Amino acid sequence: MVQITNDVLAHSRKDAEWWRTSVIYQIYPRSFADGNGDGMGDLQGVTQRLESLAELGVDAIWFSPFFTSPQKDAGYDVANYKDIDPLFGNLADFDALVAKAKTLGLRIIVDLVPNHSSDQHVWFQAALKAAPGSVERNRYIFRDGKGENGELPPNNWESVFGGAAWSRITEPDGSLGQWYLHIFDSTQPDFNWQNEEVRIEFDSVLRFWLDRGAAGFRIDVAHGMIKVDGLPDVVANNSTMSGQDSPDAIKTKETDEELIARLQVENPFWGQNGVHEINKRFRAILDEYDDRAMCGEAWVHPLSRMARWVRPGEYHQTFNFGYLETPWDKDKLHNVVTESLKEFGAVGAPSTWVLSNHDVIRHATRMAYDQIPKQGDGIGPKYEQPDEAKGLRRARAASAFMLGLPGGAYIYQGEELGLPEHTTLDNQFREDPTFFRTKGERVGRDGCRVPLPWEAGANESNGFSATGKSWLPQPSSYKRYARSEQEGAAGSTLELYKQLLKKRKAHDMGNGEFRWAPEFMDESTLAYINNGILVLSNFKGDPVVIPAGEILATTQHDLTIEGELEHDNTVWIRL
Ligand code: TEU
Repeated sequence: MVQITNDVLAHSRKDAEWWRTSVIYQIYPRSFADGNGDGMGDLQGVTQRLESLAELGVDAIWFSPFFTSPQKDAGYDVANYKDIDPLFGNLADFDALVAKAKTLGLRIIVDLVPNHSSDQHVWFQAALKAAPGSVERNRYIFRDGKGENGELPPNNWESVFGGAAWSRITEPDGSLGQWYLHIFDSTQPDFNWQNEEVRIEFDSVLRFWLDRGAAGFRIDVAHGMIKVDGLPDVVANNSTMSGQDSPDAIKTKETDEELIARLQVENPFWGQNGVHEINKRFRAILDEYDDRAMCGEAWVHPLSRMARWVRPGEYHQTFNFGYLETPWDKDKLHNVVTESLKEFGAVGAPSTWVLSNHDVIRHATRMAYDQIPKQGDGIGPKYEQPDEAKGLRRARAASAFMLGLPGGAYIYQGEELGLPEHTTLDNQFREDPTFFRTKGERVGRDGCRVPLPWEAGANESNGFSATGKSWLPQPSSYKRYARSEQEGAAGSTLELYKQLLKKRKAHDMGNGEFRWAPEFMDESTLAYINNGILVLSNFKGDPVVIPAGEILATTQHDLTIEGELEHDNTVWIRL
């Protein structure tokens, strides 16, 4: 009989719970690598470049949606949940990708978009042809309009992308008819999650990808699937339609229970109690498999509320947006890390850490500003332009600070190159529905979605495609940031990330014992120790002395003064 030692048990548990410590790399399929030269990234392009991610040292890859879609919201409008859009390839390409990823030790996570489908989904097309009150309409949220002839929307809800959250349809007989709800674009009708048929359909979608080898899901709008009964008007001034409840709405005197109850009234389509039932249903399906995980995009405040998404039996992880929204500020970072470890720890979940994704201004640009535009608004040519060097310096310091923390971490493609946002993109190229629905008032999120530069000067897209085509043009600065320029170059952002990820793994910091290290802090620094590694960041002012020990990684490549850490830099030291 094989003797199972405690070591073996600990190891297998750790492997099964890989998500507790993993560094997960987000691929935005349109913009990672183009395998067929049409200017749009695709799965074959990813497969060809997969070694680069193994070399970077990440553990898993989350793909933004690549399913069949008219691409009205860059794939977050899904027409068929069980197939790949021809833009990106086909199911055989997915299988090939998973197989190669396995040989490289990389897990593949897919994006599940359950809140809404595309208006081209067969169910929605059937609903349009069916009568009010029919089984087909009941899979979505159709209502009669208000006003004498139903000419007014059923309530005052606004779309996250601007304008009304309701659109009116023409009935099969040609008359103006009912309205349907779309929290996002009018091409993204919301499902009716009170309808068991919708739940059963998604059970099968989850199993479809899990059976095909997906390691799990990132779940889109994990706080939006349930709306308050009766769909009441939004009334309170603190509410926000912008995909999240407002951080400003939080008043300190309320208890958590009072706060949540108030926010649920103020935001009748975010964070309702009913979503937790859905979380549990998804979790039960994942638990039928060995080692799968799901991360919820639950954009709720405060963190104590977000932690409800990761209670036992619900999600494994959520994106820590509280952390993402925290500026490069010593005290605020101290608070958010403390709060995250406390709140997630209280429910037995790891915290995740994240600074960028496909919805927010890249942190290398964001950190150049004191005041940044609201999430989703973006930066256009008319906006005050960023100080690129300042943003990059802070972004590197912030990433090095983040990657030493215990728990899981998310990296958005291109941040390992220090890529800035495209802040001068010409309007003719824009695709984000936010831009169109607000008539250009909010330029939207295209600036963080620009294709990656691989080989500097190889062609117009710096090697993103063999033809030089790219669906969004790169800014001229991207040539300097190309991977080819950074590979093996001492002090490059790419080499910095590789070093950080290597040391993070070597010292098991994802799983580490964390404590703040006040003995190494002063009024301009923050310091913590994780598994014996000191992570020290200097936020402002004069250089500070670097404590004795072995320097494992530093964001400060060109040391001006030996042994000192300048402002907006981070160093990792083995004490
Ligand atoms: O985002 C949902 C969301 O919560 C919004 O806050 C969103 O952040 C948006 O950026 C507002 O500007 C998810 C996806 O991440 C996003 O790309 C999709 O557009 C959206 O869902 C609809 O599927």
